[in-house]
Amino acid sequence: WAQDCQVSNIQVMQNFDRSRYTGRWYAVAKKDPVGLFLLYNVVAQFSVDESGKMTATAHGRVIILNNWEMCANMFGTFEDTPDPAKFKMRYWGAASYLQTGNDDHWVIDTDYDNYAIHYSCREVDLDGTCLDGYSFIFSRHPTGLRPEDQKIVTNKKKEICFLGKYRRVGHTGFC
Ligand code: ODT
Repeated sequence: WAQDCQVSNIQVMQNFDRSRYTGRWYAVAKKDPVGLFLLYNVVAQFSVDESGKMTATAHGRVIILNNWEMCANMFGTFEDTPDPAKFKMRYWGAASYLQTGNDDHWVIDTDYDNYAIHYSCREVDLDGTCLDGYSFIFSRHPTGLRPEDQKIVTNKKKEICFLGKYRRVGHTGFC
């Protein structure tokens, strides 16, 4: 089943622990959706509030109106679903001209201390595969993934049918 590319068959993190996921994550690679938004220098910060709800902020270089680049601050709230690793993410920007939306937000795999693989399919095709989606590879280290995590991440990219579709996300400290 693993590579049939059905969105409904994608395996996510078992027993996802949102409190261990909190803190800072550096995007080191990204598979872009149609109409990409976040470009590079992307850092996400996850929190769990008093009521146990997950929230996040992200900042980074973004592209708006297809040709304007700027540094942006973004905010997200996460709605729980029956699967602890699958959320609905409502997001918006500090300024009104930034992108807003409500996307799936799945945690595919993480060891909490080094790497995390995020997945979001925005549009499922008639055959059940993902027609428009995006995915972030996150690291706790701005320098990138540790060599020992790279094989795991490559396997997961394959399982979510995005292998070969990622670009590197650099960190120059600009935003
Ligand atoms: O960049 C794109 O092309 C897709 C749009 C991404 C929207 C990002 C909004 C972030 C809101 C704050 C949440 C932070 C958590 C981010 C974790 C993973 C990916 C969004």
